[in-house]
Amino acid sequence: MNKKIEELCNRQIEREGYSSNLYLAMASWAENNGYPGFASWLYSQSEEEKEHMLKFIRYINERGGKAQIPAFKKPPADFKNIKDLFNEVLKHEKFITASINEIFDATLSEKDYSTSNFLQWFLAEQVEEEASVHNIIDKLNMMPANNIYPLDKEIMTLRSKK
Ligand code: OFO
Repeated sequence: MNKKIEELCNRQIEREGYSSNLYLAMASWAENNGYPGFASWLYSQSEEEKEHMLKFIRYINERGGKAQIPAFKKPPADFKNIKDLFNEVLKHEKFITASINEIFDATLSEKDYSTSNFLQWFLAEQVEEEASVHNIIDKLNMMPANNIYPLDKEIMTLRSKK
């Protein structure tokens, strides 16, 4: 496997794993702060991020590279409020999108078209994830801050449609 692409994919293992831990920390905060619906959405998001990390691990190994399992930075344990938390989710997803785009760019300049093809799934996934977080933020902005409970209930059924 092309060394530069292998390094970037290994870096992405850490980023996807951190995403999983970050959403786990957020889910736990939401659970402790009376938002079972948001907590459930975030727990399932955390699972998805773990799957993304596994996709990179398996892909690197399948291509003859060596997947590295990194140490992860501790995610924050406290959040100002639920709106702030989801703004953080969106910010993080934009960071992940930029990171995937960067690897995609590198695969084109390195002519590693198999990895470009592998990354197509992630490019589409990021569009979907950003849209679904935008949707939650829009709804949160429409609710009075002291009456988020109906939205929390709705989110319980909304979650990811995947
Ligand atoms: Fe939500 O980020 Fe993974 O890919």
